[in-house]
Amino acid sequence: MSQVGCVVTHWIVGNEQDKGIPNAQSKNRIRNHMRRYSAFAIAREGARYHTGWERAWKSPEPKKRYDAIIVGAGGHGLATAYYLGKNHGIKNVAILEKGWLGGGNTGRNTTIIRSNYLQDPSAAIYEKARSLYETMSQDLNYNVMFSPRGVMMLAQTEHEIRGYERTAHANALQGVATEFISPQRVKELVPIINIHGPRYPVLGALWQPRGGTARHDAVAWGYARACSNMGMDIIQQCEVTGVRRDGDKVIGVDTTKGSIDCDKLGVVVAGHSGVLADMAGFRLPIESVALQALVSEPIKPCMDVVVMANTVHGYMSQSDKGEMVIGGGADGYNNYTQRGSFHHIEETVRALVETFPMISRLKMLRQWGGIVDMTGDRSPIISKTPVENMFINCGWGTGGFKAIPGSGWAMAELMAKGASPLADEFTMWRFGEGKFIDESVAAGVAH
Ligand code: FAD
Ligand code: PYC
Repeated sequence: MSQVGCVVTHWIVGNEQDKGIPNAQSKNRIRNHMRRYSAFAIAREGARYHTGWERAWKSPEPKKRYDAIIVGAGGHGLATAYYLGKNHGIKNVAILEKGWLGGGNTGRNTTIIRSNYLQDPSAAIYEKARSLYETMSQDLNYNVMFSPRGVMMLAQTEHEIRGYERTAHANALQGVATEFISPQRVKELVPIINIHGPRYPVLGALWQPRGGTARHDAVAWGYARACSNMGMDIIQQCEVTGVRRDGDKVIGVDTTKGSIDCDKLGVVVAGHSGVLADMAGFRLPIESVALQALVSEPIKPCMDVVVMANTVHGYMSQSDKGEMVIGGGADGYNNYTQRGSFHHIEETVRALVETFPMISRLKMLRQWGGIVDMTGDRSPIISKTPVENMFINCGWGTGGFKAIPGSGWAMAELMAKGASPLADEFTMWRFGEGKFIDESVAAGVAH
């Protein structure tokens, strides 16, 4: 009802109300505020051949100055902008993107969402993110297709059993609902699995029933639409080429669309974080490597949970279209190629065939790569920088899709208030201070 009410009040205001004719003021409001998506809107548009849908976000030219600029319109950058507006009332914001929004890792990942990390600061931010995913579609008025179908990480060696039991105990203390389950329970949940593999039998699994997947593009599009609706400027095809400083303080950026001033700068560019840090005159403890994935031809539903097999370096889920979504380990060398490679596909598929013999018959349709930003302890950086009023959010490596809402929440708080309880431990200086947040096991992907 509130959605219908919202649509109607946009149209009928002031003197024209009785006649139901939109006046100048209300027309303006229609231009500034997007209509809510609802069942009513679908019916209305169906009745008029879908001629009335608006663009989901505007594409303005940059202004001369903003209160805050976010570099990078991936999920983390867009979420940061969204929570700056929603939680802190900072809406004079530009999000600058060198390509198209969501075209980086956000649109290239395998969409696994879980919060089964070992260390307390990680569990806190990933669980915050997972819980925000539960209500994201309603919050953004955009269907992000969150599917809490359950995520399991297989234990295929004695060492993994010990590791995952330890994580399950840690999660119990952190209030994250996970459990260590038996091979028989694994088989019940995933009938297509072979738990008696000759080299790597399934010995159990770390199971998070409220983990799952979401549609990655929709997450970016939903945040973008909500940011645009708050009056923020999303500027695509606008590469940041320089960071401008006055002494130790940031004052703006140079871009392919000219110079833009700002009071605060948030850099959220994943694999290009080192490049942006270099522009600002400092170094980051980050390496950029390609991580790859592939999908099979679509088949009938056969697996309704997400399975990660970390010993053999493979993970798999089934998309709503029926494709098996498969990923493997990261490249062993630094690069910026955003491409897949045959040896990875071979390795990953060969490894998974032992545990899922039925995939040996599948044709693989597409493969791709993204450039992930890896820290030494496999935990992110959400931090102030040596440059005053410049903040950095990076280091999500192979596992940042799941973190998008929690990361945006924390980064926005850090930018608005100068500190955030969720971000406190993730400073870029922890590497110099020896305060690692070691998540090399929970990261779940071989590096
Ligand atoms: P991005 O989405 O990469 O956004 C950064 C943006 O910055 C890009 O759009 C880029 O064009 C822009 N940019 C860069 N330089 C500039 C510049 N100079 N000026 C302007 N813009 C610039 N995580 C999970 O949680 N679960 C998974 O299942 C999972 N699977 C993955 C599978 C693969 C194959 C890959 C590659 C990653 C996977 N990840 C997964 C990791 C996850 O995708 C990333 O951690 C996350 O998407 C990072 O989001 P982001 O917004 O930080 O980066
Ligand atoms: O972090 O869960 C994860 C993940 C799965 C695949 C790539 N990253």
